[in-house]
Amino acid sequence: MTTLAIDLGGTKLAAALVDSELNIIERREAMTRAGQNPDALQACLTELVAPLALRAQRVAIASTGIIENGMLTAINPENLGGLAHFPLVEVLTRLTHLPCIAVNDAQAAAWAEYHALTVEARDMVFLTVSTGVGGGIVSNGQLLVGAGGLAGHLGHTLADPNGPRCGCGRRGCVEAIASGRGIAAAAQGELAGCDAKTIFARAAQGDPQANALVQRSAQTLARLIADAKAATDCQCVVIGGSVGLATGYLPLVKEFLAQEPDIYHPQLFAAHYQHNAGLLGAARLAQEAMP
Ligand code: ADP
Ligand code: BMX
Ligand code: ZN
Repeated sequence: MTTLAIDLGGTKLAAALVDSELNIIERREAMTRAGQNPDALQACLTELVAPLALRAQRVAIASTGIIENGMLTAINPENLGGLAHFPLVEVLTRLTHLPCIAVNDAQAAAWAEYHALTVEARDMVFLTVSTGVGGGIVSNGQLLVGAGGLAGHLGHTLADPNGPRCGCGRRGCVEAIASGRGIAAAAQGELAGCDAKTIFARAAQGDPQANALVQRSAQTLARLIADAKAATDCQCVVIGGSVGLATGYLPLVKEFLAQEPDIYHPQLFAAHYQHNAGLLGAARLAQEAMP
Protein backbone atom coordinates (compact mmCIF):
# COMPACT_ATOMS: atom_id res chain seq x y z
CA MET A 1 0.00 0.00 0.00
CA THR A 2 1.25 3.49 -0.81
CA THR A 3 0.86 6.28 1.73
CA LEU A 4 0.67 9.94 0.82
CA ALA A 5 2.64 11.46 3.70
CA ILE A 6 2.44 15.19 4.37
CA ASP A 7 4.60 17.28 6.72
CA LEU A 8 3.10 20.66 7.51
CA GLY A 9 5.62 22.93 9.26
CA GLY A 10 5.58 26.62 10.09
CA THR A 11 7.98 27.35 7.22
CA LYS A 12 7.75 24.47 4.76
CA LEU A 13 5.28 21.93 3.55
CA ALA A 14 6.47 18.55 2.22
CA ALA A 15 4.53 15.69 0.65
CA ALA A 16 5.78 12.27 -0.40
CA LEU A 17 4.61 8.92 -1.65
CA VAL A 18 5.88 6.29 0.79
CA ASP A 19 5.81 2.56 0.03
CA SER A 20 5.02 -0.25 2.48
CA GLU A 21 8.75 -0.63 3.33
CA LEU A 22 8.74 3.05 4.31
CA ASN A 23 10.83 4.16 1.34
CA ILE A 24 10.15 7.54 -0.21
CA ILE A 25 9.20 7.06 -3.87
CA GLU A 26 8.56 10.68 -4.77
CA ARG A 27 8.77 13.93 -2.77
CA ARG A 28 7.60 17.49 -3.31
CA GLU A 29 8.12 20.61 -1.20
CA ALA A 30 6.67 24.12 -0.99
CA MET A 31 6.66 27.04 1.40
CA THR A 32 3.83 26.98 3.95
CA ARG A 33 1.47 29.80 3.05
CA ALA A 34 -0.77 30.02 6.07
CA GLY A 35 -2.44 33.05 7.55
CA GLN A 36 -5.42 33.99 9.62
CA ASN A 37 -7.57 32.94 6.71
CA PRO A 38 -7.34 29.13 6.35
CA ASP A 39 -8.07 29.31 2.60
CA ALA A 40 -4.43 30.13 1.88
CA LEU A 41 -3.25 26.97 3.62
CA GLN A 42 -5.89 24.88 1.90
CA ALA A 43 -4.83 26.21 -1.52
CA CYS A 44 -1.19 25.50 -0.77
CA LEU A 45 -1.98 21.92 0.38
CA THR A 46 -4.12 21.29 -2.71
CA GLU A 47 -1.37 22.41 -5.07
CA LEU A 48 1.19 20.19 -3.37
CA VAL A 49 -0.78 16.96 -2.90
CA ALA A 50 -2.96 16.90 -6.03
CA PRO A 51 -0.24 15.42 -8.30
CA LEU A 52 0.45 12.61 -5.78
CA ALA A 53 -2.98 11.71 -4.37
CA LEU A 54 -4.13 9.49 -7.24
CA ARG A 55 -1.25 7.08 -6.61
CA ALA A 56 -1.91 6.64 -2.86
CA GLN A 57 -4.31 4.54 -0.82
CA ARG A 58 -4.17 6.50 2.43
CA VAL A 59 -3.01 9.84 3.82
CA ALA A 60 -0.76 10.43 6.84
CA ILE A 61 -0.16 13.98 8.06
CA ALA A 62 2.56 15.16 10.44
CA SER A 63 1.73 18.73 11.38
CA THR A 64 2.91 21.53 13.55
CA GLY A 65 0.41 22.28 16.32
CA ILE A 66 -1.65 20.23 18.72
CA ILE A 67 -3.54 17.61 16.75
CA GLU A 68 -6.72 16.35 18.35
CA ASN A 69 -9.49 14.57 16.49
CA GLY A 70 -7.97 15.56 13.16
CA MET A 71 -8.05 19.27 14.04
CA LEU A 72 -4.90 21.43 14.17
CA THR A 73 -4.84 23.91 17.04
CA ALA A 74 -1.74 26.09 17.18
CA ILE A 75 -0.17 26.46 20.63
CA ASN A 76 1.84 29.27 19.02
CA PRO A 77 -0.32 30.75 16.22
CA GLU A 78 2.48 33.18 15.28
CA ASN A 79 4.32 30.22 13.69
CA LEU A 80 1.47 29.89 11.18
CA GLY A 81 0.99 33.56 10.37
CA GLY A 82 -1.70 33.90 13.04
CA LEU A 83 -3.66 30.80 12.05
CA ALA A 84 -5.01 29.20 15.25
CA HIS A 85 -7.24 26.38 13.97
CA PHE A 86 -7.37 24.27 10.81
CA PRO A 87 -9.48 21.14 10.13
CA LEU A 88 -6.59 19.10 8.69
CA VAL A 89 -8.19 15.68 8.34
CA GLU A 90 -11.48 17.08 7.05
CA VAL A 91 -9.70 19.10 4.34
CA LEU A 92 -7.41 16.24 3.24
CA THR A 93 -10.26 13.74 3.20
CA ARG A 94 -12.27 16.08 0.99
CA LEU A 95 -9.25 16.64 -1.26
CA THR A 96 -8.18 13.03 -1.70
CA HIS A 97 -11.21 10.84 -0.81
CA LEU A 98 -8.76 8.62 1.07
CA PRO A 99 -8.64 7.48 4.72
CA CYS A 100 -6.52 9.94 6.65
CA ILE A 101 -4.73 10.28 10.00
CA ALA A 102 -2.93 13.27 11.51
CA VAL A 103 -0.39 13.61 14.32
CA ASN A 104 1.88 16.32 15.65
CA ASP A 105 5.07 16.69 13.56
CA ALA A 106 7.59 16.16 16.36
CA GLN A 107 5.63 13.21 17.78
CA ALA A 108 5.61 11.64 14.31
CA ALA A 109 9.33 12.28 13.85
CA ALA A 110 10.05 10.78 17.28
CA TRP A 111 8.34 7.56 16.21
CA ALA A 112 10.34 7.28 12.97
CA GLU A 113 13.61 8.08 14.70
CA TYR A 114 12.93 5.62 17.54
CA HIS A 115 12.72 2.81 15.00
CA ALA A 116 15.95 3.96 13.32
CA LEU A 117 18.07 4.01 16.51
CA THR A 118 21.28 2.01 16.31
CA VAL A 119 21.56 1.81 20.10
CA GLU A 120 19.26 -0.06 22.46
CA ALA A 121 16.78 2.40 23.99
CA ARG A 122 13.48 2.09 25.80
CA ASP A 123 13.07 5.81 26.19
CA MET A 124 13.93 8.53 23.71
CA VAL A 125 13.20 12.22 23.21
CA PHE A 126 13.13 13.86 19.79
CA LEU A 127 13.53 17.63 19.51
CA THR A 128 13.05 19.64 16.35
CA VAL A 129 14.63 23.08 16.25
CA SER A 130 12.90 24.65 13.29
CA THR A 131 10.31 27.44 12.96
CA GLY A 132 9.43 26.55 16.55
CA VAL A 133 10.90 23.99 18.94
CA GLY A 134 8.88 20.78 18.93
CA GLY A 135 9.25 17.60 20.92
CA GLY A 136 8.18 13.97 20.93
CA ILE A 137 8.68 11.45 23.73
CA VAL A 138 8.91 7.67 23.45
CA SER A 139 8.58 6.12 26.91
CA ASN A 140 8.97 2.40 27.48
CA GLY A 141 8.71 1.87 23.72
CA GLN A 142 5.43 3.80 23.46
CA LEU A 143 4.90 7.15 21.73
CA LEU A 144 3.33 9.63 24.15
CA VAL A 145 0.61 11.68 22.49
CA GLY A 146 -1.35 12.73 25.58
CA ALA A 147 -5.08 12.90 26.19
CA GLY A 148 -5.27 16.25 24.41
CA GLY A 149 -2.26 15.86 22.06
CA LEU A 150 0.01 18.13 24.13
CA ALA A 151 2.54 15.50 25.29
CA GLY A 152 6.13 16.34 24.40
CA HIS A 153 5.62 20.05 23.66
CA LEU A 154 8.97 20.75 25.33
CA GLY A 155 9.52 23.94 23.36
CA HIS A 156 7.06 25.58 25.74
CA THR A 157 8.94 24.77 28.91
CA LEU A 158 10.57 27.69 30.69
CA ALA A 159 14.08 28.72 29.69
CA ASP A 160 14.19 32.24 31.15
CA PRO A 161 11.42 33.92 33.18
CA ASN A 162 12.75 37.29 31.98
CA GLY A 163 13.08 36.14 28.38
CA PRO A 164 11.05 37.19 25.34
CA ARG A 165 7.31 36.62 25.18
CA CYS A 166 6.33 33.43 23.37
CA GLY A 167 3.38 33.27 20.96
CA CYS A 168 1.82 30.64 23.24
CA GLY A 169 1.19 33.30 25.88
CA ARG A 170 4.03 32.45 28.28
CA ARG A 171 7.22 34.45 28.74
CA GLY A 172 10.65 32.96 28.17
CA CYS A 173 9.77 29.60 26.60
CA VAL A 174 12.63 27.61 25.03
CA GLU A 175 10.93 28.19 21.66
CA ALA A 176 11.00 31.99 22.05
CA ILE A 177 14.80 31.84 22.36
CA ALA A 178 16.13 28.77 20.56
CA SER A 179 13.87 28.39 17.51
CA GLY A 180 14.49 29.82 14.05
CA ARG A 181 11.88 32.49 14.73
CA GLY A 182 13.36 33.16 18.18
CA ILE A 183 16.85 33.59 16.76
CA ALA A 184 15.58 35.95 14.04
CA ALA A 185 13.45 37.98 16.48
CA ALA A 186 16.45 38.74 18.69
CA ALA A 187 18.59 40.02 15.80
CA GLN A 188 19.41 43.73 15.93
CA GLY A 189 21.19 46.35 13.88
CA GLU A 190 22.48 45.04 10.56
CA LEU A 191 21.02 41.57 11.24
CA ALA A 192 17.52 42.88 12.01
CA GLY A 193 15.02 41.31 9.63
CA CYS A 194 17.33 38.38 8.69
CA ASP A 195 16.02 34.83 9.01
CA ALA A 196 17.81 32.12 10.99
CA LYS A 197 19.39 30.62 7.87
CA THR A 198 21.05 33.94 7.05
CA ILE A 199 22.12 34.39 10.68
CA PHE A 200 23.81 30.95 10.64
CA ALA A 201 25.60 31.88 7.42
CA ARG A 202 26.80 35.14 9.00
CA ALA A 203 27.94 33.28 12.12
CA ALA A 204 30.02 30.97 9.91
CA GLN A 205 31.66 34.10 8.43
CA GLY A 206 32.58 35.23 11.95
CA ASP A 207 29.89 37.85 12.64
CA PRO A 208 29.95 38.26 16.46
CA GLN A 209 26.23 39.05 16.88
CA ALA A 210 25.18 36.13 14.67
CA ASN A 211 27.54 33.88 16.59
CA ALA A 212 26.06 35.00 19.92
CA LEU A 213 22.52 34.29 18.67
CA VAL A 214 23.48 30.77 17.56
CA GLN A 215 25.25 30.15 20.89
CA ARG A 216 22.22 31.35 22.85
CA SER A 217 19.99 28.94 20.94
CA ALA A 218 22.38 26.00 21.43
CA GLN A 219 22.82 26.73 25.14
CA THR A 220 19.06 26.95 25.67
CA LEU A 221 18.61 23.66 23.83
CA ALA A 222 21.33 21.97 25.90
CA ARG A 223 19.54 22.99 29.11
CA LEU A 224 16.28 21.64 27.70
CA ILE A 225 18.02 18.33 26.93
CA ALA A 226 19.19 18.11 30.56
CA ASP A 227 15.60 18.83 31.70
CA ALA A 228 14.27 16.17 29.31
CA LYS A 229 16.74 13.65 30.73
CA ALA A 230 15.61 14.52 34.27
CA ALA A 231 11.93 14.20 33.32
CA THR A 232 12.08 10.99 31.27
CA ASP A 233 15.42 9.27 32.03
CA CYS A 234 15.72 8.86 28.25
CA GLN A 235 18.80 7.02 26.99
CA CYS A 236 19.06 9.25 23.95
CA VAL A 237 17.90 12.52 22.46
CA VAL A 238 17.62 12.92 18.69
CA ILE A 239 17.75 16.40 17.13
CA GLY A 240 16.06 17.42 13.87
CA GLY A 241 14.73 20.54 12.11
CA SER A 242 16.68 22.86 9.82
CA VAL A 243 18.24 24.76 12.75
CA GLY A 244 18.93 21.54 14.67
CA LEU A 245 20.57 19.95 11.62
CA ALA A 246 22.51 23.07 10.59
CA THR A 247 26.29 22.57 10.28
CA GLY A 248 28.03 22.99 13.61
CA TYR A 249 24.87 23.27 15.73
CA LEU A 250 24.86 19.80 17.32
CA PRO A 251 28.56 19.97 18.31
CA LEU A 252 27.80 23.31 19.99
CA VAL A 253 24.84 21.80 21.87
CA LYS A 254 27.15 18.97 22.99
CA GLU A 255 29.67 21.51 24.31
CA PHE A 256 27.01 23.25 26.38
CA LEU A 257 25.55 19.95 27.61
CA ALA A 258 29.02 18.94 28.80
CA GLN A 259 28.77 21.84 31.29
CA GLU A 260 25.82 20.10 33.00
CA PRO A 261 26.38 17.30 35.56
CA ASP A 262 26.90 13.83 34.02
CA ILE A 263 23.56 12.47 35.21
CA TYR A 264 21.83 14.83 32.74
CA HIS A 265 23.74 13.52 29.68
CA PRO A 266 21.72 11.33 27.32
CA GLN A 267 23.41 10.21 24.10
CA LEU A 268 22.83 12.85 21.43
CA PHE A 269 22.22 12.09 17.74
CA ALA A 270 21.25 14.01 14.62
CA ALA A 271 18.03 12.73 13.04
CA HIS A 272 18.75 9.64 10.93
CA TYR A 273 16.00 10.62 8.47
CA GLN A 274 17.13 14.26 8.49
CA HIS A 275 14.30 16.41 7.07
CA ASN A 276 12.06 13.41 6.34
CA ALA A 277 11.55 12.19 9.92
CA GLY A 278 8.07 13.71 10.21
CA LEU A 279 6.92 12.31 6.86
CA LEU A 280 8.19 8.81 7.64
CA GLY A 281 6.85 8.80 11.20
CA ALA A 282 3.38 9.75 10.00
CA ALA A 283 3.55 7.03 7.31
CA ARG A 284 4.59 4.46 9.93
CA LEU A 285 1.74 5.48 12.25
CA ALA A 286 -0.75 5.24 9.36
CA GLN A 287 0.55 1.78 8.51
CA GLU A 288 0.07 0.72 12.14
CA ALA A 289 -3.42 2.26 12.34
CA MET A 290 -4.60 0.95 8.95
CA PRO A 291 -2.63 -2.26 8.27
P1 ADP B 1 9.51 23.75 9.44
O1 ADP B 1 9.53 24.55 10.69
O2 ADP B 1 8.50 24.21 8.46
O3 ADP B 1 9.46 22.27 9.70
P2 ADP B 1 12.41 23.90 8.97
O4 ADP B 1 12.76 22.67 9.75
O5 ADP B 1 13.09 24.06 7.63
O6 ADP B 1 10.87 24.04 8.65
O7 ADP B 1 12.76 25.16 9.89
C1 ADP B 1 12.61 26.47 9.42
C2 ADP B 1 13.61 27.37 10.15
O8 ADP B 1 14.94 26.89 9.91
C3 ADP B 1 13.58 28.81 9.67
O9 ADP B 1 13.71 29.65 10.79
C4 ADP B 1 14.81 28.92 8.76
O10 ADP B 1 15.36 30.24 8.72
C5 ADP B 1 15.77 27.96 9.44
N1 ADP B 1 16.75 27.37 8.50
C6 ADP B 1 16.51 26.83 7.28
N2 ADP B 1 17.64 26.37 6.72
C7 ADP B 1 18.64 26.61 7.63
C8 ADP B 1 20.06 26.40 7.65
N3 ADP B 1 20.69 25.82 6.62
N4 ADP B 1 20.75 26.77 8.75
C9 ADP B 1 20.12 27.34 9.80
N5 ADP B 1 18.80 27.61 9.83
C10 ADP B 1 18.06 27.24 8.77
C1 BMX C 1 5.37 24.83 18.04
C2 BMX C 1 4.04 24.10 17.96
C3 BMX C 1 4.31 22.59 18.00
C4 BMX C 1 5.30 22.15 16.94
C5 BMX C 1 6.59 22.96 17.06
C6 BMX C 1 7.56 22.66 15.92
C7 BMX C 1 2.31 25.36 16.74
C8 BMX C 1 1.75 25.77 15.42
N1 BMX C 1 3.33 24.49 16.74
O1 BMX C 1 5.92 24.66 19.30
O2 BMX C 1 3.11 21.87 17.89
O3 BMX C 1 5.57 20.77 17.06
O4 BMX C 1 6.27 24.36 17.02
O5 BMX C 1 6.93 22.97 14.69
O6 BMX C 1 1.82 25.79 17.75
P1 BMX C 1 7.72 23.40 13.36
O7 BMX C 1 6.77 24.15 12.52
O8 BMX C 1 8.88 24.22 13.79
O9 BMX C 1 8.18 22.11 12.75
ZN1 ZN D 1 5.65 29.05 24.45
